[in-house]
Amino acid sequence: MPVFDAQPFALPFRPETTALIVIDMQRDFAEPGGFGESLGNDVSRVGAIVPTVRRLLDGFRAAGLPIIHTMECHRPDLSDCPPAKRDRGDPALRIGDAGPMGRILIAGEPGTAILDELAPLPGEIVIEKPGKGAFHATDLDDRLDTMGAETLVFAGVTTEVCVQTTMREANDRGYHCLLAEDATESYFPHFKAATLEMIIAQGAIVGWTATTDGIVDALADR
Ligand code: TIU
Repeated sequence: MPVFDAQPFALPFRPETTALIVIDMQRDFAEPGGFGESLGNDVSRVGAIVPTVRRLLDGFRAAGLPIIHTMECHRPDLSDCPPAKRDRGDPALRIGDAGPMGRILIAGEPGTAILDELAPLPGEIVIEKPGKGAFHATDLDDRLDTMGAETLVFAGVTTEVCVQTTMREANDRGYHCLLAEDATESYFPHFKAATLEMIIAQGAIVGWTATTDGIVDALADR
């Protein structure tokens, strides 16, 4: 069986049951005027990982393995956005407010779109999710079950919010979870560092980490 050169130890995987999940690489988190900036963050950190996320996507595409993109967004009537979420964070622009890229985190608005360089190709799965975790109020688990997925590789933003929440949800559902450490980013470097550290602690109790090069090489070498 091929292995990913991972931390805290190598992760064997079956290519036919391995999928990539790219979390929330949306304009709202990467561009000025979106939700990320409205929370007071420097969004340029997110733009910097785009080429690396693209290499990971290209590696999975070349290997012919499934790819899932998630988008954090809500219905225009906000019926799937609890007030507790909308009021949180004291943002300059709240979810549903009109901003320079349209209504913040509302499905179909320009700012909610996935970045052009990382746009889903036909046949790739796109999951619109109202939560930070991608399993809450979505059909992601059914989709993964249908494809027989066992091992999930994660990329995207932000490391300690939507990526880590989704990885932990997946870990509890029995998937082997591997985070591409250079294809994920936080607005806070120390939050990313701490997240990588806690993922690999205690014998991979909630997952593994590996570099994008290592992951792509393992897919190509199998
Ligand atoms: N604020 C922050 O770090 N993240 C989010 O609100 N959503 C995601 O992580 N996608």
